[in-house]
Amino acid sequence: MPHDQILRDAQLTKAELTGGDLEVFSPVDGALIGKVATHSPADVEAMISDAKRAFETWREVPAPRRGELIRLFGEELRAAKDALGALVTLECGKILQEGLGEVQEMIDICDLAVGQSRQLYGLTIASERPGHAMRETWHPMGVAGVITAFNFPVAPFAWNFCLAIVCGDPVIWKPSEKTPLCALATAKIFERAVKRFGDAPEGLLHVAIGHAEIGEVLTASGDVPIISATGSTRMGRAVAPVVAGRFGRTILELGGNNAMIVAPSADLDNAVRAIVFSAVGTCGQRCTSLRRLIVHEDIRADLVQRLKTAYASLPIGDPLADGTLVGPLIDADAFEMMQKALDTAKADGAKITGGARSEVAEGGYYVEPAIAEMPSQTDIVRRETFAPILYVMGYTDLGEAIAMQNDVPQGLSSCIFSTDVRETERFLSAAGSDCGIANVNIGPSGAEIGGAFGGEKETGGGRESGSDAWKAYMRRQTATVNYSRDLPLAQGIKFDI
Ligand code: UN1
Repeated sequence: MPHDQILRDAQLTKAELTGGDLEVFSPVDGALIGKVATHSPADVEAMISDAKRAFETWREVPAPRRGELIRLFGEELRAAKDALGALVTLECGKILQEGLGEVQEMIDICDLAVGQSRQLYGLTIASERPGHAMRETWHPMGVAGVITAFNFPVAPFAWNFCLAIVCGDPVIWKPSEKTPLCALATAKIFERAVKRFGDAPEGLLHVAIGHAEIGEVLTASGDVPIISATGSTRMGRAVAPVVAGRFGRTILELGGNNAMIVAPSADLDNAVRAIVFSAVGTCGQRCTSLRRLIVHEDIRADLVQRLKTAYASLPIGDPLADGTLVGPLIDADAFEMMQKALDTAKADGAKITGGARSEVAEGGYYVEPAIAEMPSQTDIVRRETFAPILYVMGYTDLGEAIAMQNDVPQGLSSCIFSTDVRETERFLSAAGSDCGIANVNIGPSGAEIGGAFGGEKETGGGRESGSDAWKAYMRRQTATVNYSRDLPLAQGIKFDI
């Protein structure tokens, strides 16, 4: 499909695509696909005021009614799925199947949030005082700043946005400067839902386009009580102290360095499929991508051989074309970083298969996904390189494998392939994987939205999406009500006047 048609189908106008100062290139072929207007710090301040005003009204709208707006957003997303999915592919380079999957993830979180809008419940708690009732209530919190990364240009936005809106919080979204078009197109889809809804206040969603200085206005503002940020650990290190300094709340989803342990009893056919999807999907640029394979020595040679065979037949090419499984890296910097990591691994004694640039389209950075057989888990393996490099290490004892899996600064996702329940339960136990996500007999990527998503250590500790992640968008209030005629004090204190 020609680029122009994708931009037209996403209903982006000429005015939006030309005349701005932010150049947007497609990783598919390096073509310039837009020159988008950026916002100034003053613009973002104005958005914050506007969103604050919207909050005053929105927080009093009954939550199930707020859910209706997200229900309509979900309907509009269903209608726009093909168009937005193709735009995701054009702007960030993931294959069309994954572009569509990302929009489906938005639709799924809409459904979850609609139900959640009728389930924003707290506890009733036994009071020690006669004639007293204690309860916990969840109230809207305020404006949420949502900062997202290029590799998932729309789904993590939706995880945050849909919950924030049903929880009563307007959102200011700072998308990656590499993927502003997806954000503009998404905002239009939401606008259609707003129109159908009828009486929503203005300013429930603002898109703030630009570089780091835009995010800095959000993180510094005392009028933005929640900052949810997805991206690198480096970005998180810049955001977290600023928000903490003003006692704001952060929801951080940062780097991952996800491993799979493959035990001798594993179903190797399934393991190979899971490894290939999670290591080369999105060209290794998911925060959940499989980066480390820790395989039992008894099956190591066999598994590596099977992987090499599978890798050799991977269709690398235009992510918009049917049948392609590996699209391009986002840009030249990503390619450089991958090559540097491979050089370092080689210097550490790795045996490397793949990794070369693949001449698919001159302006695109296509690579052969790489397998790096490591002598041990060296420093480069412990770092997250956002590229399709699979480091392979061997183990003989499961305790050793779990220790190796945990011995990285990041703690997002992990998995084990084994049909031995003793091994799998140990992996899931308190002494097992230290990650926010731990899977058995599936890969580390492709999480469903029903579970809480996020992880520990340098991954930042935030949880988004399903389970009780909604609580991060609300403030908890404990209320004690005295319906007696007396005034007994707690802890039995006597204070008679
Ligand atoms: C990300 O890469 O930032 O689990 C998010 C997954 C997707 C989300 C990835 N559902 O791979």
